[in-house]
Amino acid sequence: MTTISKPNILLLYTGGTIGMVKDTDTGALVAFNFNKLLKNIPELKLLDCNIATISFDKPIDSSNMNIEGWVKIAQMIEDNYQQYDGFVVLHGSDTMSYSASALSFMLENLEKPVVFTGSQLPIGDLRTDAKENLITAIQVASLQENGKPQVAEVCLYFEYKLYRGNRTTKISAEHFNAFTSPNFPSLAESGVHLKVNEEYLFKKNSTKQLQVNSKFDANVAIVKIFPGLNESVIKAILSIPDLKGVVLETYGSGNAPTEDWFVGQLEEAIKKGIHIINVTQCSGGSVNMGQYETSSQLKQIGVISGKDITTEAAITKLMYLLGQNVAGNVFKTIFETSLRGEME
Ligand code: ASN
Repeated sequence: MTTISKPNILLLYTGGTIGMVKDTDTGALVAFNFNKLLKNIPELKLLDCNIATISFDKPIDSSNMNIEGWVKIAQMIEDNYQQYDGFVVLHGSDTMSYSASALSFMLENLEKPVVFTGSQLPIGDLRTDAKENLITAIQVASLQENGKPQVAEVCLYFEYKLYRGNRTTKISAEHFNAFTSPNFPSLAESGVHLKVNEEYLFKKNSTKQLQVNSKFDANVAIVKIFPGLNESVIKAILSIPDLKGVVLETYGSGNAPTEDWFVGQLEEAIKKGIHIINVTQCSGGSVNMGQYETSSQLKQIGVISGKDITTEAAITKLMYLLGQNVAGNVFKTIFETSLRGEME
């Protein structure tokens, strides 16, 4: 008789509300040693997997997450990749979509699940959403099919839904349902059963080994346009020394003012080698330059289409591609290609 071994799951704690406690002096929530808090969830022992934990030396509120933090997470996954079947990353919800996007680009040829989760209320709180999020995230990371992980991508589990991480955005600081994936269906839903939407799972099309790309270039900016935006602001931003790329949040399907000063400044920046990415400030839908007269010029001057990408995925993809030293003449084509299912 063959015995099927239980999947081994590594729980990585970076911080976030899930592991926070109230500072007795100030009343503010601060990150806390997670090992103590794990004792609050005896349910974990009932799960059909082996769980090991690893933590940031100093857990952080995710508002303090940065490139160094992403590299640390990627390193922890790389160092433990062979020994574990799946990874659950406990992370603050504030910047979770940025981190899930960044990790999706960093972890090339991923064959195992990396599930980001967290909560809106600390795990020790009576009304906490942390337990369900954590328990189901671990179950997702444990899913196996023919002895292999069923999910092989960076995803985000929150409030009964599993999403592709680089498709998500945080939409609420109040509701337990804090995330959405406006342009891509959920990968799984948790109800009475855990229903996986097989057809939407990322399918890797190579047999290459995991490669961890840890270089990012942060000489970038995000600019959200608005009626009244003035010339000196755009001029000041585009003349930042060493600026290499800008994610431009435009209106609707990628529309922006047609005034000469605006288009002219962008054109000059592109000529200097600065990459301008057009993403929509709408919460759903896609950029389609040329659909309106108000986006035709952007197309002509060589603005890159972010299509239906989120701002979170666009800025991390931009920093990632710049970090990989992608040549200027192919940058646009590569940016407009889906690398990890982040765009249509
Ligand atoms: N400020 C927290 C964080 O992002 C919010 C949360 O986790 N719900 O770390």
